[in-house]
Amino acid sequence: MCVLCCVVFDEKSVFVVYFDDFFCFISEMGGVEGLKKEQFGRRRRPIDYLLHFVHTSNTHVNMERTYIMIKPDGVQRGLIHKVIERFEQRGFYLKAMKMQMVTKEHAEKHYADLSSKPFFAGLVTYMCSGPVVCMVWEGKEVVKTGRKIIGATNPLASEPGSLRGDFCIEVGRNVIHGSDAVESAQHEIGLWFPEGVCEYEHALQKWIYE
Ligand code: IDP
Ligand code: MG
Repeated sequence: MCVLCCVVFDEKSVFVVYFDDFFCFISEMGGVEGLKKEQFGRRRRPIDYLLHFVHTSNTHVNMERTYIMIKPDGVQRGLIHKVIERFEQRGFYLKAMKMQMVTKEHAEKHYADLSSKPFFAGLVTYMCSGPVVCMVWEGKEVVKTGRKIIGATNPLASEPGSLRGDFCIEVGRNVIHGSDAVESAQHEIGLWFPEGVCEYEHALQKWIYE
């Protein structure tokens, strides 16, 4: 089944949205749709495309999503609430969360770009050593800002006040993962949340964004 509809918010936001069972396309007519079109690429259900589109279009804020994961050491050390607190208090929206064990294959897929590194095998073992908490956070420039909240890869080079700067010492036990670019975030969200995320309108939107 194919559906074609026209969504009009105001004179700056008129979009033609076309979707079928697998894909969603958004026209080039509006001002902020370029980024949005990219963000829709890996989503599953057509209704999700439309809901996300409606929820994020009415503010003209270029909402991004990032994949944040509390690694096995972060879970075991009781730091789940600290991570959620930092993102939540900043004003970012939690769109998906789950706890799971990670298979070797899945860890290798997630860190595929590091497969040639000497620490790769140890990294995969570490990621499979206990449950992780997987999350999707949404907000304006959340990818770049999320990396600042997390801190540098090597915790000893992380600023105090960042999660790694406050809670760890070793690069091989750095408690948290965060996507490093909008494109990798899209890929990682698709990898960890193939079921999709929770689409809802945040009640505080107008108090966080002007
Ligand atoms: P990032 O997590 O800050 O994005 P990446 O370079 O993508 O850093 O590396 C992914 C993960 O691999 C790191 O978070 C860390 O757990 C691990 N890692 C990176 N470099 C080393 C290393 O030199 N020794 C051991 N583990 C490392
Ligand atoms: Mg990385």
